[in-house]
Amino acid sequence: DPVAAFKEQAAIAAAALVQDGMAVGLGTGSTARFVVAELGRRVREEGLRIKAIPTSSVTEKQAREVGIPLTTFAETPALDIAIDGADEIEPRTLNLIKGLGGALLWEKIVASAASRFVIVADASKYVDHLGAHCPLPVEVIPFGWENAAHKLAALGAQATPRRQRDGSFFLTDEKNLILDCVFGPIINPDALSTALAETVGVVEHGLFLHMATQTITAGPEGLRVLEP
Ligand code: DER
Repeated sequence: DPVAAFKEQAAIAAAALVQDGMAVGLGTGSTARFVVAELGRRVREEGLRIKAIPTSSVTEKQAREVGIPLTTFAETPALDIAIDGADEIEPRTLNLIKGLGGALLWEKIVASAASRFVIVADASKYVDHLGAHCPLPVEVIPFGWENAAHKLAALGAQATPRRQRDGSFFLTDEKNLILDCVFGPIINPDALSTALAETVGVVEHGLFLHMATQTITAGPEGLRVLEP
């Protein structure tokens, strides 16, 4: 799978940024999986000394399996670096859409706690306008979610609650719902981000604006490192 090879290439390059003594945020998704695997290899084979906070129960499980020592915000309130994937990357601003993996709330908390927020992806994630290819995931409290969906429709979204394969509602690690919101190309993401944050019942959303400090992508043209 050539895309998986690109994801792994970007992930290994990003994992090389992690140094002894760092507190690291571990992302969620198929690209972040390669980062966790590589950091585990470095811990086991090179004796890399790190402590990590995972962005999902899925990543926590993988981190334990590969031998990465875990910490908590109680013990480590601030992180040196967080490395995570993205669903869309706007190359000019490094603004992102994240959340297709269902972990956007913990991902945004971990990203906001880190001095450096490095995005890893295959080159297909670049877009001219956020919202071009992906819905915008919005995490909402289950109580009154139908009204939140109604408010999101007024903002121009086609809001659909994410379901599991068995048809039941997908629940995040915080036991909230995700509404996948099709907005189409988002011309003013800052304005939408503010409107979403002010929508009662919305916990967090997948617009990660002005947060990424670097993106590392791999594709047919090779490895590409961008900074805002
Ligand atoms: O949910 C997320 O934001 C994840 O980072 C994820 O969607 C990135 O996807 P991928 O690395 O599996 O392509």
